[in-house]
Amino acid sequence: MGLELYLDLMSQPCRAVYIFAKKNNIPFQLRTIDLLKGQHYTDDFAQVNPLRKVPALKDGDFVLAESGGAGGDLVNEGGSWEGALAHAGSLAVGPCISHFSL
Ligand SMILES: N[C@@H](CCC(=O)N[C@@H](CS)C(=O)NCC(=O)O)C(=O)O
Repeated sequence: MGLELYLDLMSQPCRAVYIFAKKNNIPFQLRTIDLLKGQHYTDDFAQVNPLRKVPALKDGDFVLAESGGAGGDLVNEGGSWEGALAHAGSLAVGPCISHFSL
């Protein structure tokens, strides 16, 4: 399936994640979650992010929410999504919100 980004481009943190991924040529599937239509309250989206907020990043069973954590980690790791995955353990215990879906 590859990397999926759940975004509503009306949202500033979503735009930050979107622009970062685009600028760094990180391939992803855009999954638009229309906040004004309440799509973040659907059961389907709650399976992705129980916090029911965007942005959310999903890669297989790995899910990361919180744009600051995701974006900062992507930058720290040299701008790669793989770097973020490799660093996910420290995010999970850090102040940023992150979780693994079980
Ligand atoms: N600090 C979070 C903010 C996430 C957040 O609050 N997202 C908003 C859109 S900007 C949202 O999903 N709001 C829906 C809601 O709270 O019901 C981040 O940067 O990822």
